[in-house]
Amino acid sequence: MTNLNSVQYMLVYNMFSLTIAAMFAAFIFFIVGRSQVGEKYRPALLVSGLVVAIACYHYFRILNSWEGAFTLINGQYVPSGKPFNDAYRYVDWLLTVPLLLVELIAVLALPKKDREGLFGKLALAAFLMIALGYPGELSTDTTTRAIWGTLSSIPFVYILYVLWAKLGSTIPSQPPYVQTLMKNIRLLLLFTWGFYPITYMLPMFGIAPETSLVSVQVGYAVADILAKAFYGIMIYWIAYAKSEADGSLPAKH
Ligand SMILES: *C/C=C(C)/C=C/C=C(C)/C=C/C1=C(C)CCCC1(C)C
Repeated sequence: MTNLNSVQYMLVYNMFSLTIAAMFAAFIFFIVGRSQVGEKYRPALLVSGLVVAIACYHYFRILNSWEGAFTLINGQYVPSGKPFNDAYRYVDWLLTVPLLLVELIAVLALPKKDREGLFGKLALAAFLMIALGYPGELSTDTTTRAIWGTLSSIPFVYILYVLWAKLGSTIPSQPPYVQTLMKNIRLLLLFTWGFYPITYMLPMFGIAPETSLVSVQVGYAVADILAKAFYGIMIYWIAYAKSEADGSLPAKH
């Protein structure tokens, strides 16, 4: 840990606070939104709600840990000696990444034979991706970070490939408007998930340690808002459009 000036410290602090607010608002949206889509798509929205609830909790803990890790001395935020706990983030991913996959599989409402085994394979790959990334995240040594990051990228590429191919193969059988939404969510997945390894690599570019600390935290928080809250909203749109197309929209009162 390094000293931070108040702008650097507050940028991360405010970003965590914003993330808590975004996750909480998204939670309410998904739970209320369940009753507005067809029965078949409601589990997907429930899972979206679980994801942002888990993330909201972890951002509380992350914010507490951030506060505890620094002491204000003469206008400088100096490391207090208590470590800033990165494990919250990785435990959060271990829980939420498989759930994000469940969300997507649930909203696609694939026939049973296409669904079989798909989740198991993706969940295992997600576990490996996160578990292999963690030792690198803790390391301040560039080579160590690069080795674990590379290993973690193997299951990462596998997940993106499978999702890209799977989504691609189901797109043609969807109603036209749903096709557009699915193409968009595929891009959103690629860009937001791709944001994590890019953020992870920042400390390897020889930038000042305080800049790298701040940018990694801000980068992950932005990625989490997009990959969880915004992604969940896209899942809602897809669920709504598919309910409309298959005539399962609940009757309006
Ligand atoms: C809500 C949280 C999500 C969607 C987290 C996703 C995390 C990743 C896609 C992380 C990927 C990583 C690599 C591909 C290599 C470097 C280490 C990681 C774990 C940051």
